Amino acid sequence: MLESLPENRTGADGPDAGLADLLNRALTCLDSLGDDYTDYRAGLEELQQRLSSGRFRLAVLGQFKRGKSTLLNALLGENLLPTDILPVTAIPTYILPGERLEAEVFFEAEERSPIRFVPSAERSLADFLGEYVTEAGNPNNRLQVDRVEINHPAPLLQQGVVLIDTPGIGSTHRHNTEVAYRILPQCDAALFLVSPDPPITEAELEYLMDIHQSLPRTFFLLNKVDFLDEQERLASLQFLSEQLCPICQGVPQILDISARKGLKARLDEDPEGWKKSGMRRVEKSLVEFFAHEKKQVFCESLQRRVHDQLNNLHLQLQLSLSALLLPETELKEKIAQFRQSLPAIEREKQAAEDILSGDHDRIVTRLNEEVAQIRARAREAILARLESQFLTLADTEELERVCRDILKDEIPVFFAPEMRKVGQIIQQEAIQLLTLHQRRCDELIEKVRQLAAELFAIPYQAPAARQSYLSYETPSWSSQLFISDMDPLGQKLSRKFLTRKYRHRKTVKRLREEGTRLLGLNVEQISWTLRRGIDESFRKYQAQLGEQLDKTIRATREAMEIALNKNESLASINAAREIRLGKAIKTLGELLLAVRKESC
Ligand SMILES: Nc1nc2c(ncn2[C@@H]2O[C@H](COP(=O)(O)OP(=O)(O)O)[C@@H](O)[C@H]2O)c(=O)[nH]1
Ligand SMILES: [Mg+2]
Repeated sequence: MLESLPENRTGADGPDAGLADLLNRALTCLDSLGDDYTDYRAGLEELQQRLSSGRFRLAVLGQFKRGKSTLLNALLGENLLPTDILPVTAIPTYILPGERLEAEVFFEAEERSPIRFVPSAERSLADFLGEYVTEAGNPNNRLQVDRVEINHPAPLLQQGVVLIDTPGIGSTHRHNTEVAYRILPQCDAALFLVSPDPPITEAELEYLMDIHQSLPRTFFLLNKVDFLDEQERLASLQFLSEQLCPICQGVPQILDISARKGLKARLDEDPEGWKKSGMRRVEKSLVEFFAHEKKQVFCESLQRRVHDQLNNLHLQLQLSLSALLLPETELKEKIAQFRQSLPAIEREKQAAEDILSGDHDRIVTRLNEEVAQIRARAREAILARLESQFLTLADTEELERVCRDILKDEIPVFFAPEMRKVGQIIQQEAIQLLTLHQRRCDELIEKVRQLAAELFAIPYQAPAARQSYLSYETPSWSSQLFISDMDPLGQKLSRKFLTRKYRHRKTVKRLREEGTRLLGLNVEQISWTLRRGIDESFRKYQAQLGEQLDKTIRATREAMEIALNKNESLASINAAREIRLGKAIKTLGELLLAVRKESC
């Protein structure tokens, strides 16, 4: 059922070549610092390896028991991954493209050799997996498995894709939740699965926020709709959409499916069942995504990781340098001071968000005022023309025809420039307000950095460019947005049942009402379209800028704590190390700027 496509890897000679070069330079820079910073080195090398493999990692994420493993089985076309009504998957399972089916189990202790398995008539792969990846076979991961890799010949994978089955969040097995969070930086995009039983929970929304921060692209699937009748299905979709809206900065696309029915259809080779299960749409969306968007998302995903790592490393080096000069008690004191300042920063962030919310309301009021004026102008321009026809045309059929033509011709001609004009007014105001908010957030981010810099006597340098690069986008529209046809039903009825004179009077009344209604509808279209644009942009700004601030605080705190651990060994550190650190800090600063400018 899956189309077979040639392997289309997201190679490093495309737009990612710049990132590969930056990573090389960062690693060379680390070389100059000797054996320290091994974690950072490992992290950068892992990114280098991910970039050169060009393999795109798509993870299935969600709460336990939402049907993640069943969904993957449906996509793979076989009952491969263990599924159950009890929490099952405890270990992340990577499904890679391969010529034949085989599996390898990797252990946490790197020196321990992986176990390879090729299925045979005696033992199936599902059976083997049960021993390592399930709570029943491997309770609390007592076998200390790190991950399982499966090679699989499924056509979907041949496009350079790795699918990842993850343990869900929220089960009584806490280590599963930890794994579900820890895996996020390993992924490039996600299929986020929920189901109506029970509806999406607080914990899932929280998890989704983390996913959203970590990954550039998420698909939403509502599974198990086979439980529901049509009305319940629509209500579930509506509810889920409302819950996801604030996190997704806009109305999310949700595909409703029955993974279980999809799997059955695949096993029975029943294309109609596959379609009915909703899985055909999922498959199609994925094939299209892999063909058109995967490369870009891959680059964005790695850019985020490279940026995060270099940023952390940069700060870490700076703090290491200043830690060289500080006695331990003083260093501890400074860390405590930094912590004490955080609640004040949080309050300022809240205040900035309150201002933004007030700005949002103001701009909506402005939109409503503009829309009211358009309504008045439309009546003056178009209804007045109808009124003059009512006075001059005696023939009812003729009047009907002329009025319809007027509305048909005039509506797009009148509303298109009005829409453009009000769109521009709103855009200008929004840009002004959002830029102010951006500045407030950038200042807060700077404050955090400055605070750390001052506390640790790091020479503070304001960034050359602003951190955030957001823009206001007016929603796209065309003149097809406008409705210019009247309902023909009234015309037919009156022709059939009424006398001539009475009909004429009735027709005038109806045309007046219909004309007013049509104009009202178009005004609503304008209002709704622009309102959606405002809401989305403001939401996006608030979420992304807040996220940047949180990230900065986290990174700064971590770096200080690492500096504290290092402080004990500082006695032997000499001036040469100081010089080397200084040089590395400068190089990394340049690389960081380059990563931010890198375009995917
Ligand atoms: N009714 C129904 N049950 C499903 C569907 N998908 C999965 N399930 C069942 O939900 C339970 C959990 O599925 P599983 O794939 O193990 O969930 P996971 O923990 O998210 O991987 C199993 O009993 C599945 O058979 C579906 O579309 N409809
Ligand atoms: Mg599972």
